[in-house]
Amino acid sequence: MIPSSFESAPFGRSAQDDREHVCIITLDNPPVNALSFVYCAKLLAEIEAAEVDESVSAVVITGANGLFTAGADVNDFNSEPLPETKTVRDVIAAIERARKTVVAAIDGNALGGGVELALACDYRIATPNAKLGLPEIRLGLLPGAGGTQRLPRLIGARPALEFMLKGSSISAERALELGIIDEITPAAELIERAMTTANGPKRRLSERNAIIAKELPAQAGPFVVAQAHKMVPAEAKGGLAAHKLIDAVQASVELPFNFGLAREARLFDELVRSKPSQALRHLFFAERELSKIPPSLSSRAESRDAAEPLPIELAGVVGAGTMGSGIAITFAQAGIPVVVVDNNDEAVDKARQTVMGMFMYQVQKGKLTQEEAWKRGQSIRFTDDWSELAEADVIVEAVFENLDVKREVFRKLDAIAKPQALLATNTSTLDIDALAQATKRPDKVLGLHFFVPANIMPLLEIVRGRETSAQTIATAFNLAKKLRKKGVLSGNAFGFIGNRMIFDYVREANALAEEGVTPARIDAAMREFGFPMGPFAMSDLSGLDIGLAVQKARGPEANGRTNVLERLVGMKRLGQKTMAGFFKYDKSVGKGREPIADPVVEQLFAEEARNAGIAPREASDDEIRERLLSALVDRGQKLLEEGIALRPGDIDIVYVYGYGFPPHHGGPMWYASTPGVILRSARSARLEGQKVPTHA
Ligand code: T1G
Repeated sequence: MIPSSFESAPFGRSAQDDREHVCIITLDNPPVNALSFVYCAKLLAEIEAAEVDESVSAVVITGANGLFTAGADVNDFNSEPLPETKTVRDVIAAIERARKTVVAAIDGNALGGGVELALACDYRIATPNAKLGLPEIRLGLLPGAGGTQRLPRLIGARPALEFMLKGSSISAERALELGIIDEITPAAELIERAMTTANGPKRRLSERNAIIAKELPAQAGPFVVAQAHKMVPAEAKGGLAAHKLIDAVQASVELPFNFGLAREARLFDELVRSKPSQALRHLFFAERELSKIPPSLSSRAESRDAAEPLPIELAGVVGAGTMGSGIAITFAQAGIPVVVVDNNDEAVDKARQTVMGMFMYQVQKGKLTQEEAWKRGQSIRFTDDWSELAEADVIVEAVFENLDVKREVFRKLDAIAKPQALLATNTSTLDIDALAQATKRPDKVLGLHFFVPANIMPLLEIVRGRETSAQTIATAFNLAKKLRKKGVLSGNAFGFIGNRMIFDYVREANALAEEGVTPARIDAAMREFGFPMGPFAMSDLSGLDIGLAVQKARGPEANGRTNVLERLVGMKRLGQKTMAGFFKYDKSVGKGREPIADPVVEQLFAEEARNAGIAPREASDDEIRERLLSALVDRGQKLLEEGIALRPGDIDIVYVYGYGFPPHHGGPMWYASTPGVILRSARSARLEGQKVPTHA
């Protein structure tokens, strides 16, 4: 007898009777119905049982737990499947072999192997709330269960390629437009409709075979494929999966179905073993570990349920500057109304323009309707009356980076805000405990460190002070999810995780420049590694005056061997904002954002190095990369030992989502642990380098 999620009765009865003979197979493998090897074996048995059961007229496949399925189990890719292992491919082959009609009834997420499974069915019905996606490329993979062969045949090579290269989910409506699904029906009628369709005239069977056999018009193929290869990054720059995916779609255009399937399987297997995919799969799970906070971090007095997150329905922001307005937009985009307090009318006017400018830009991009943009704009209220913060559930201070100024703000907020309100600071370096002590609610004080631009950058460092409660931290993680941010917990230390590591990275870059390697070469070496920009262009973007102020705030240990930074600031070369810093900028080149090498700076480095007795020498690109990456990893290791960072994966998420670390390298800590990668400590690499006489 087939397991309970299945209904049956003999042939030749009314439609109602027929429906009773439909076997409903429910994908049920909590939490996301992942099609793991183990679960696929069970599923295969169910499908094969339904096929041989004469009392079964047709099959409907649907999902439990609020979704269809999240696709293959990503954990399975870390182990070699055994010959007897059953995979999504085997389940799909069984559906393909089935004589009986198989209908996919999709509600919620249908991702990866879940979409491929549905593509093998005779008919696909979805609810309006369904979301379909083939996100494999985000894991450095390609749809490896027939998706690259069936989808181009079903919707055409170009739309199929675009859908798979993007990897993002689409709505049921869009999937219907594209032809990926056949019908949308209300959730309450989904199973009913699927059963009726499954028992409908047997026409679909023929159509399904037609999909497999259909030869796509040749002429469309090569153009699409050639074009696509040009539009994706080079393999070394994280484009490996994209190029293999395009090769697989090329097979769907040029080869008979089964040959295409074999090509897809070979390309998939290459990617599963590839370093970029292993790195991206590491990031997938590292991201899901972020909010798992070890109980040791909650103060002994707190009971377990004290970590129940508090609701956040109204937010407040103090300071309408660049960060303040970006943070306000972030809250509004998440549907949380926000009050922005600032006594400076000019700043408020500028912030208002920034806010409306951002929402109108989203209208132009088709991401928002006019009405939605207006509503979001209205949900941000600017005022100079601090008492309007009294009902806020969380207030983020984003004023000038000065401890005394911020302390005064916290004292004021503590008096105004309601007792359970969280008081957060957007400081990027200052001491959270010093601000908490200015209030009577240190357990509700934390750092919420957004990155520029706050409404775009996905990273949010959640900084806990000595007395920050588990409930405050839990509320912050909940808020991060609502704001669609990657919340990473950091201890309270200078520069927290990201900035503390970047200080050492920039110090090592300066050390190389003092040894005669030009800033342009150093930046080029890091771009070659996959960073969007190098350390000197990054310093120019954030402002050399800021860099110098932070260096001074860090005290003597931060002082470099030379005064290049001090002298550049003295020369009013503050970076991009003054069109000159470590590089010079020209409005006519790359909208004034393209760094142009400047011999003035190279001479300044040489002069300062001479004064400091630093001998000039050659350094290879590999040495440049090794020293800068080692600087990150060395400091990362120390932050783990000091408990400032919880896990290496947390550091990797900080660097990939906050500092442009190339995701296909998995983040600094993952990269350093990758077999074959040897990262000597930055110091030993530097000393080693200096042993090599310049003109050996
Ligand atoms: N495999 C294994 N575990 C998964 C998983 C998956 N595909 N998806 C989610 N999980 C775990 C996750 O680690 C977490 O575990 C829990 O489920 C809840 O996830 C053959 C090769 C579905 C939109 O890339 O996008 O099919 O931390 O916290 O926010 O061609 O999970 O609780 O222990 O993210 O509600 C392609 C990935 C696979 C989809 C739900 N599929 N998943 O989001 O929950 S490759 C994906 C998601 C494939 C075929 C190929 C999201 C979600 P834990 P969560 P959520």
